[in-house]
Amino acid sequence: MQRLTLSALALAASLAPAAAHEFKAGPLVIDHPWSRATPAGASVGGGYLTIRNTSDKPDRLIGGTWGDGGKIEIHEMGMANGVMTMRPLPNGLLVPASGSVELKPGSYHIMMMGLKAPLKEGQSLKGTLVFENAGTVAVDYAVGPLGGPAPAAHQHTGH
Ligand SMILES: [Cu+2]
Repeated sequence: MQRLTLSALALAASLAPAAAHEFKAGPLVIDHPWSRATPAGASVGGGYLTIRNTSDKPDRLIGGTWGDGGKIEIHEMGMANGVMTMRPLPNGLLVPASGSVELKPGSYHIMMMGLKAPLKEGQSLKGTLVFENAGTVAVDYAVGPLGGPAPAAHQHTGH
């Protein structure tokens, strides 16, 4: 498990006021984990980030936590009969060799399960990601404004 030093983070922050931040897990670079504020009563939150693989071996995002040990699921979203649906990926999400995968609204995303209080804009939410090969890495999600359809508003299938 590796994390950027505070000075590197401070430097990155000074170069990029948009609060770009990244985390490393072996050959994987996790770019700008972010989330959205959630409306009162929402039981799930979304997590978004980009994973770059600098190795010629593929890896898989297979799990992790949010906050203080809360459960996450890795979901894929798509249209089925004109309805937006999402489902957990049973085998995790492939991170291609020498490539990248983006988790973003309307596509692959991390679902933070069992929210007990709303996520608030400006909050920094800690979590971990677990990769099949690269192991566990600690990340921080920057929580942005409530925007677009909240993940809780989408129909879940299969759970
Ligand atoms: Cu979801």
